[in-house]
Amino acid sequence: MKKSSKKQSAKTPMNVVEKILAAHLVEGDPAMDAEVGIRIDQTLTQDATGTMAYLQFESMGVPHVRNELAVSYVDHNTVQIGYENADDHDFLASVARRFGVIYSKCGNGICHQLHLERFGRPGKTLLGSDSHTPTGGGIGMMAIGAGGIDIAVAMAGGAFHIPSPKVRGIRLTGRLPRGCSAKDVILKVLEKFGTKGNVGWIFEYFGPGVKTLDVPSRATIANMGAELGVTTSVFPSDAVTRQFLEAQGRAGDWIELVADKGAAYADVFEIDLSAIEPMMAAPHSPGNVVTVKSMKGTKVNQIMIGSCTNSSYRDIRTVALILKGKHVADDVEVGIACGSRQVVNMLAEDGSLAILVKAGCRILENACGFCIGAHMSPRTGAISLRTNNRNFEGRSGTKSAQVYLVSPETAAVSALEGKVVSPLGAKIPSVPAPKKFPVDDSMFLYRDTAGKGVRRAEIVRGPNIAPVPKGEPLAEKCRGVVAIKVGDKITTDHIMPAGARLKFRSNVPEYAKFVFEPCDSSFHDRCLAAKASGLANVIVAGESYGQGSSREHAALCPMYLGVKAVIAKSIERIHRANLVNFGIVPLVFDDQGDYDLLKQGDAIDLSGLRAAVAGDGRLAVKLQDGRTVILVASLSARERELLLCGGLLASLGGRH
Ligand code: MIC
Ligand code: SF4
Repeated sequence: MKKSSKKQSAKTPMNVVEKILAAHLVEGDPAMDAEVGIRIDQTLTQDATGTMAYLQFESMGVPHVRNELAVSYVDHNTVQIGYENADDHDFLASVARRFGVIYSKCGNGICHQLHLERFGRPGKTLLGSDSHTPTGGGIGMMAIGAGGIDIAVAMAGGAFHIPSPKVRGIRLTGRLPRGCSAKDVILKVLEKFGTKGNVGWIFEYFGPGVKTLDVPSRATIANMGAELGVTTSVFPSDAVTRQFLEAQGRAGDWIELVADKGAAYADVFEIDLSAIEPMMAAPHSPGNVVTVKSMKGTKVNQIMIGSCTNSSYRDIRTVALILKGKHVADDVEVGIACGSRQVVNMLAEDGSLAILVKAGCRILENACGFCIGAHMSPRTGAISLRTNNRNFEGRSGTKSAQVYLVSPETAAVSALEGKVVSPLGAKIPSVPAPKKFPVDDSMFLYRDTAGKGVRRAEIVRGPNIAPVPKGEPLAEKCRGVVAIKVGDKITTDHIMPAGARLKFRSNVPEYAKFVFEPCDSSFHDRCLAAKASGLANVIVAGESYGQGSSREHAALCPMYLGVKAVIAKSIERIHRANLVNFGIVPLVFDDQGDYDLLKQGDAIDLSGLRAAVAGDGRLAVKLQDGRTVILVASLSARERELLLCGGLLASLGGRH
């Protein structure tokens, strides 16, 4: 984005990203530097990453949050089998009260949907400890996902660093045909750009087609930008945004934010909305896009509707109207999870809930639930159609399940038949944007203390809350061993599984037992044994290592197990940042072919690692057979400093 320098003339036409960036830039120049620091206005956390974020915030010794608005949502660990989840909720509530964070009680809804409804503001920056934070891009925010410790720093008033963005314009023209919706659009974008190779990009949507999409549709598209691996996705803030905010009783939060005439983009991809057809992502990647037509007639066992991608009133009301007066097929189970209490209330009031119940749907809690494999795992070998955003192998909780990602329209028409049906040509109602949403903020607690906190409020710590481990400075001499070798597109769900293991998020020693569980369950024991004998554990991986979520546990738990370096063909943005934050050196092969030279159990001499990190980032490693492999860590000065002292918390002198 060469033209977006802060110093550029006021007359230079700017796109939306450049405008937000210019208003928030605190370090570096996007035209000159590889990374820039931005001021963060708002933060959000969810419980599965939030406990760690607040433990880290606490250890920084800052008396109360310093950013404009901080919200702590509880939406992931809501199942409460055993005491662990409830312990976490209590801890989060007490921390919120103490530090001036708004606390969204369990049952209020999914963080991204709630934030869009109640707090998001065009032109603001939002940093969230969840990779789908970019949902806020649907109302013209620059909303970015990051690891919990980055959120802690932002709450303490610190800057957040992003790669100087390249902005790709996605020009929308036309209008979606009846039966197609936002999910089909983002799947089209994923079909074109895939789930790897988009690191450092921001996608900005513009063009005459934008005004045909309502806010929930824009939010769906921005939400699943996470699957592309981009920094974020942004829509303009226009009359449609204003109508949405007015209907939420937040007219005062609206500003107009559109690209200037003649604004430039690094490149432009055009989508004619009227040419879109129903799409689906086949197992096991959101980038495996096929047309619904090509799968027509495939028998389906389960259909799950909801998640932060498609759980708005618009989405679920559409499903209800499709199912009205009908019943789902006998041999298919259908679950529906709304995004928020507001959505549930509206559906209750307009009769949609009764329609869904009569149609034979299971009404689930308005929480993440099925999306993260926390319940309703499909049966062995099932075909499950889902409206959420990720279909990684095993994420549903059933390794053999085949999960397809679809729009709510495709999900609903398929539910009636028990097989894949295209919504094109079916009677699909249109749901106009509500004129007024029923606002009830009674499950957001401690609003009055935001920014101040109650200094002496006690922090409640049940036995599930363990202290955060701190990294150690990078050693001068270091003997390494390849603890595991994995292939391409290893997701954070492979590294640090969620589902049944999610409840250990606040307890690193316990959670670390499950690192790489889906790939190799002996990883934990092997690492601890190597660590005890003074060896540094090394992970070797293929392309796009660490895709998916923002969970910093995928770096924090390996750090706890003595992992000092990841050597990969390429590493995804959020995970790479998390590795650095926890003192693990992210290295890539200079020659990708050298990946084949390494195997599990190989000894690697990492004596030069510290010097390489302190220097130009190049490390020549001699292998057992005498061959040399060149590894590269492309680091900013800030990252070098973090790695040398053992990560972000260690660099801040954390108290644990
Ligand atoms: C997910 O969708 O995988 C999650 C759970 O929301 C994660 C956060 C986490 O790991 O807790 C995400 O997307 O960042
Ligand atoms: Fe929750 Fe799923 Fe959204 Fe992650 S992707 S925030 S688990 S609903």
